[in-house]
Amino acid sequence: MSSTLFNFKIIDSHTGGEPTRMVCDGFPTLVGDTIQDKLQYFKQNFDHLRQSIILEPRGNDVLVGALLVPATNPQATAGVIFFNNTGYLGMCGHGTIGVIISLAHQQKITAGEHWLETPVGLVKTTLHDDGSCSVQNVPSYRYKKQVAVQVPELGLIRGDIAWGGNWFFLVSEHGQNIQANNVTALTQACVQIKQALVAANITGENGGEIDHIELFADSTEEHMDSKNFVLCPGSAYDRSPCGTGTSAKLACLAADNNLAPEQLWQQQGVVGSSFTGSYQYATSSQLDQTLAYPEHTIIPTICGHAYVCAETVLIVQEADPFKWGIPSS
Ligand code: PYC
Repeated sequence: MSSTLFNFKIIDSHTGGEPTRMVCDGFPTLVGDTIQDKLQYFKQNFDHLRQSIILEPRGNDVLVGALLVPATNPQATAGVIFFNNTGYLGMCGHGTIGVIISLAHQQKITAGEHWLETPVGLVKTTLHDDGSCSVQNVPSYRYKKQVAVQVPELGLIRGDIAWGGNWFFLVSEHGQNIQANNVTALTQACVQIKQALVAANITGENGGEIDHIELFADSTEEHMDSKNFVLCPGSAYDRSPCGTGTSAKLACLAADNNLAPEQLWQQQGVVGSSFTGSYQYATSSQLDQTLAYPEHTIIPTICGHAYVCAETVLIVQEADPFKWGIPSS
């Protein structure tokens, strides 16, 4: 019998079809005074554990991991570090909803407000009596409007660059059909746009990598304002409408005066699930005073449902040749 190196206690959930794997026990302690320090410690010392938890044969390329860590901010119930098949995410909207529903499943929290600490800031969640969860995200803003990039197989594509807890390139004119039966072509188009952004050295603020590409179209459903397709870092597409992507969209709508504060925005994702979004303009007390923000910086809120689908222990055995996963292609 091979000896066991790790037993990771996990809860799997999905938010609008997009999976979250919350790791609640068995992970080594992350050293650090702040959650950013803990993230660095994770990256430097335990990246093989990220791969073990997310990659096949224990996981898959679509999964987003959510490691619970003790909060360093007393306001927060817990800290959470999000990661996927390729690396780490600043924030994750669908993942935050998954974490809250998973904590409720464990009876660690009940309906009401719960703050979570993420590497890019505190987020306020509200678990509602009907089982839905709202996430008041980090300050979000459009950085640049209608940036043009030449994409070899698509031609000249224009998109907004916006921050919603991750960097997004948001494209409305793309000539693609946003349908669940067209995800291969949509994925290819987004990969090409992403490669073109890198080749043209187009980034978010301070050189931040634009690692999410978001395509928009009108939804055919009457009560939906828009439908999207979001390519995540690691080249899996988001099955949900993407919480940070919807936040970035709200920031663009606010900057263009196309949506009023508190007005609801129904964002549908490519598989048909939806988030309800809204925003308020950020007040100075909600902003990091050491940073400069654009005029139309908002605090977005997204609301959706998640469902728990598994509660189990991942076992990592010493003799297993794939104990650190099969690298993604
Ligand atoms: O919901 O913010 C989100 C998200 C990011 C990557 C996958 N989902």
